[in-house]
Amino acid sequence: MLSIVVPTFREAENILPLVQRIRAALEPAIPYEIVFVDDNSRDGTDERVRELQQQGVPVRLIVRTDERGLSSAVLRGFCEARGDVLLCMDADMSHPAEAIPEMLRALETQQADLVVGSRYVAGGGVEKGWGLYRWLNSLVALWLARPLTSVRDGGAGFYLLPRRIFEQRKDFNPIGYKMLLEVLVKCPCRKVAEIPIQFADRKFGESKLNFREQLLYLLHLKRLYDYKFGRVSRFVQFCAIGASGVVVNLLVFAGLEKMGLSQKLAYALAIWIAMTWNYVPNRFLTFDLTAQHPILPQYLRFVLTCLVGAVVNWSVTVSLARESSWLGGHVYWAALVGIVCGTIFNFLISHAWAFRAVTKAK
Ligand SMILES: Nc1nc2c(ncn2[C@@H]2O[C@H](COP(=O)(O)OP(=O)(O)OP(=O)(O)O)[C@@H](O)[C@H]2O)c(=O)[nH]1
Ligand SMILES: [Mg+2]
Repeated sequence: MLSIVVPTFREAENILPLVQRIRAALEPAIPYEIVFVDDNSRDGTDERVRELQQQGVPVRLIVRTDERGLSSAVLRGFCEARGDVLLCMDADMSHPAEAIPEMLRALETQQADLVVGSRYVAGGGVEKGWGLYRWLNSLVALWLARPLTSVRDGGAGFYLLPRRIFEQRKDFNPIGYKMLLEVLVKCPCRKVAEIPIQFADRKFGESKLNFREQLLYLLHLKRLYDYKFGRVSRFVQFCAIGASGVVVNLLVFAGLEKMGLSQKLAYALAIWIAMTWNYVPNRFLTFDLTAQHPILPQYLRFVLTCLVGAVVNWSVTVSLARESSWLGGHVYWAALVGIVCGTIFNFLISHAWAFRAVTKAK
């Protein structure tokens, strides 16, 4: 049986036309159930579903009152679904139900672990009239997900997979609205088929894709990068934060000097402020698993790590500039090597000691 999971939030007007379209596409050949997962919309969604149940249509409604979010709603639906194939689609009829039989066929004939209804393969597309902002949004979102998957439409909300693949998921923790990426990264989807679809714009109701969801998407991507690339991903974040710290260091130095502080004191303060600046995003982003830990001891460990890192940087730079025959005299190259060594040192000690619970918690 096919379980169609539909996350809904204020989609009452779409329930009946959507179900009608699904029935027309599947009945009588394909046995199915539809599972709506609604986040307490209180807009009449429940009445529409009850109406359908009374007509004998295999629909169910799960109402969540304690949680909100698209991905977690889909996850709940997948967990409660009874079918051996799980399908996810939006309620707003953006996804053509008519493509479902072909997606099911692809599962069989291509022996796929996952089938995506794709906008971005030959024959697929989106409705005309997408403005520049929407296009850019979609393309940037896809581009950011590229390192995670080679699937052309990794941001799709229309896909199906066998239950046995879903049941092999590891460390599932989706946030935001791109559940498919979580599936691609954390389920054993070795073979993925993409079926072209024409994506239609919604006719009723309003979009739930707001700025908060976009921020959550970035956070979701960060988590998936950490999951897939481990320490390399955290190192990149550490370096990016470190680079911003360099800018802060220089700006604060210039500002304090202008205020009349002595050069030595101004630089010492600038270093301290830059270290504190770096500490905050490292606590909540790079090493986010330790964000609950007591702040003061962790902060002091980080400051100490940075100070020792600075000594490493300084020693490497000075000894290279003085002694190395190939760098001798080229003090800026020596400084660059010193910075790289200091950064790697800082990262390794931060990972293993300053934010050490990260490794333990994992
Ligand atoms: N349960 C639940 N469903 C949600 C939530 N947010 C969005 N949805 C549903 O997820 C599907 C996709 O949301 P949309 O608002 O259509 O997002 P979109 O397709 O990116 O935006 P549109 O351009 O308006 O189509 C719809 O069926 C929504 O009702 C949520 O917080 N909880
Ligand atoms: Mg939509």
